[in-house]
Amino acid sequence: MNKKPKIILDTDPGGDDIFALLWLQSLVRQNLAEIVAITTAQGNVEAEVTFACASQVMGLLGLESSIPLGKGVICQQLEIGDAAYIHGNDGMGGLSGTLPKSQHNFEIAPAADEVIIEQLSASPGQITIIAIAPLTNLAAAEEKCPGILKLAKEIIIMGGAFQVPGNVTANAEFNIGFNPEAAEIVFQSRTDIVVLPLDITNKLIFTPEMAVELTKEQQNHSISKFVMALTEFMTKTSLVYRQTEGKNGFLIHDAATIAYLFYPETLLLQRGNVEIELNGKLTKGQTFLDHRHFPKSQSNSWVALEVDNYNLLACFIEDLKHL
Ligand SMILES: [Ca+2]
Repeated sequence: MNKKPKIILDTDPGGDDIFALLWLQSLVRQNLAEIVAITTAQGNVEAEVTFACASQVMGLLGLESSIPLGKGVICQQLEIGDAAYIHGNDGMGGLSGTLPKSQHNFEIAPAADEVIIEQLSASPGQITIIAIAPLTNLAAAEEKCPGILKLAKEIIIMGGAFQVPGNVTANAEFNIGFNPEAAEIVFQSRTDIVVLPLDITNKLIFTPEMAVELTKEQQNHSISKFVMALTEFMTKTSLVYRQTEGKNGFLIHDAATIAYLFYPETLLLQRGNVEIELNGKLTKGQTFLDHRHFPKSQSNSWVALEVDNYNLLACFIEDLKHL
């Protein structure tokens, strides 16, 4: 019996998204995971760019073009701009020219919410959604087809900041703060959402030395060259924006979702009811957990609040050698 997880990756590449996809594909190569679809979201850069970026990286990694690639549902009334200042205008540090051309056509691509609805309906209870972008696509699927997100085996989200500052405002983390209303819909859709917040991803500093280690056997391989160049770019912008306590490296936030699925021993999770501020003048998009010792009538999530970052990164590096 084949028990390997079937996965939809909802992503807005984005440097750390690309590293999450590299990790996932390295597990596919080891016959430990299956990617059933990739849906791209508007977020770090605009929808057309995240789509092209994902398509190009799929080409680099040799992912089959038969894997559906959804284009992001457009989010209206944005209060927060994208994060091209961190990830580059093409979402990958200006490296798009070094990769194979995009193999998917944005105009005729299916919408991400349609892909999610179709996949979950066809295989109820079997597909894990890894969401490493603003939750616009998942929310659109739930609004179009109420109850559809319950058909996922599990929903794993990189997002939120509980006992640490936000990264897009003083209080909000990017994936939640970019579209808090969408996040609210997703968190109300079921009672077992898994959340990997900044509290733990702020500790996942990937360094140029680690990039050298994982590429040293095959320095001239196109994937190795891409990893080295992307690491160099992301490290530079991360230092400018003071994301790594001055350490030479960058945060691979989104890769924490892969760790949860395949290396759960590196994480400690707390049960709780995640709530999202939708109205606050200074706190919109902030995520909350009530830590008071009062009886709680409900919980909707499992939230990771501690991480064994050394071992998580060690697993990441060893797996990526399989690409
Ligand atoms: Ca992302």
